[in-house]
Amino acid sequence: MTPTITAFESSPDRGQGLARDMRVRWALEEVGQPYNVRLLSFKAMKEPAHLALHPFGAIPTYEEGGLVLFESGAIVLHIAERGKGLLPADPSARARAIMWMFAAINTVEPPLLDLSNAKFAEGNEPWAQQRMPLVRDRLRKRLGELAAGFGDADWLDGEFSAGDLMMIAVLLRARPSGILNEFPKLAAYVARGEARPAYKRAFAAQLAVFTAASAKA
Ligand code: GTB
Repeated sequence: MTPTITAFESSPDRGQGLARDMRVRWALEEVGQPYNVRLLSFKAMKEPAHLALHPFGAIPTYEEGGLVLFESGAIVLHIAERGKGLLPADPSARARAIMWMFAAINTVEPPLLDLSNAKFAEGNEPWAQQRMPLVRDRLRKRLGELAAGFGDADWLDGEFSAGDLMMIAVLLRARPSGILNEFPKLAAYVARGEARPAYKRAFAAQLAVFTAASAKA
């Protein structure tokens, strides 16, 4: 059965591939699983039909037969478990790949979300400019910790895994701020991810949505 995912009808990142459907598309491409995409407006995401799939009214979701999933981490893990190439067969290596997925979304992504909130949700608050250096420094600290443990290997732990996919998808969100490039090892790691054919296919697919929406507007 071909799964269906949801994505923004018109992504606010203007086709940069930073919204969380991108990590799901990438995982599907890595395992060679074809998929359908249902595009949603911001209004439709808050309507009952979508809230029945996603209690928080967001994208992405994943539907496959009777199975409905939300949360990009859970979706990527499901895809990785069902397909080949994203999780090692060795049980310990597999557990470590899943650990890196959690590290990406639970340890590295939060300071990035703070930065995004500081810019977009709180940008007009009187204290916003005062708080910004603190938010940027917290992100620097976290990326510094990640970079310090990064040896000379291409990926986090042996072969490319769902842990790398998630970490790279998260790190990409640090690029627009300029902070990713302060860490050359991490910037090179992200570039290795972007060079993967599966990433390129996923990126092109989400960009095509933005290009089509802009042509209509
Ligand atoms: N924890 C959930 C997950 O991992 O799936 C978070 C889901 C989520 O927040 N989705 C966002 C959403 O639907 C889209 S990705 N937001 C709409 C809403 O909640 O009303 C977040 C995102 C949005 C925009 C950019 N951008 O413009 O660069 C990047 C990332």
